[in-house]
Amino acid sequence: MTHHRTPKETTMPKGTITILGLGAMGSAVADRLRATGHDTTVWNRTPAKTAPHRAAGSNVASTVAEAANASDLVLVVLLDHASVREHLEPVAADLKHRVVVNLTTTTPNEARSTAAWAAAHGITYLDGAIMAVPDMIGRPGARLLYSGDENAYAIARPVLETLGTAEYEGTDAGLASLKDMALLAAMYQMFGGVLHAIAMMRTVGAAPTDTARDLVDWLGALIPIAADFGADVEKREYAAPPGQSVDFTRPALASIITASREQGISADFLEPVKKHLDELAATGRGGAEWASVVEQLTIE
Ligand code: FVH
Repeated sequence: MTHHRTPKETTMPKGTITILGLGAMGSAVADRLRATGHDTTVWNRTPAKTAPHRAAGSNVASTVAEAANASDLVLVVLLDHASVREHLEPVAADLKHRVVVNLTTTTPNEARSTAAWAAAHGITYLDGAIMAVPDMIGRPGARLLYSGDENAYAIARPVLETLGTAEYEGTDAGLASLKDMALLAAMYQMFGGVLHAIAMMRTVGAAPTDTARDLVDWLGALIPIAADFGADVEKREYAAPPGQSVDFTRPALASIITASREQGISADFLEPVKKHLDELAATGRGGAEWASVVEQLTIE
């Protein structure tokens, strides 16, 4: 659930903004901050990547400690949780009383762990998740999720809003990451299906670009059904509309699996869905809407 809270503090951090990490995303963030008139200080493990940023006007720090001490607001855009902790832990004292916004992709529990570590060191910590690719930063469609210290969000918000739409998910530092992971889970499953369809059609010489066009139309028309699934799961009411029951869907899926194999295409992406539907049918829930499969997903 997204919480839109009233900021307690709206004072913009003074001076430069530090960006740790100048990969594709960190560079896009630094570029955008410069383009919107911010003074920036950058650091990267591989110093060569700082050259274009120096040329474009950023200050370059040669150590993480120097970068941390340069700014009240430190944005972290490293590879993963391990690289974040590896570089932040030695400079905890330098980060004390500063606002750290970690835009690196981590799991919810990793985000919570970093938030607890930061709190123990007097660091004001906000966790972020970027729902955008580097080219989208600062453009319409870029969406960034945040969770953790409310005051950190309030302070950093004017800067964060230059990167894309900013959404505050709540004080639990893991919430932004959790939503990121949930949306990505849906994305990977959907694109797995896209690639499965392309593989099937390629067996008869269909151009992948043609199949892709069909898929854009087909999936685009169907995706609004997600809202109906959401409403049904919320109520836990699974009365099946025509063509949506487990008993209807199981043989349909079995045929798709058979057809895939007959074309020499693995059904590995499809089998787990069929397995869950089989379990529902075996436990007397074949007449229910197939979205009730969601109840099978909780691991006891
Ligand atoms: N790129 C994207 O489309 C996605 C969109 C959604 C969010 N992600 C996440 O953003 C984080 C950074 O991603 P990135 O695209 O900048 O990734 P790279 O271009 O591979 O750059 C990685 C930077 O991290 C540095 N790095 C890696 N390991 C270490 C380490 N052990 N110690 C210090 N720095 C490290 C790397 O430095 P270098 O290789 O240049 O020395 C880059 O600065 C990421 O969490 C995505 O999941 C992006």
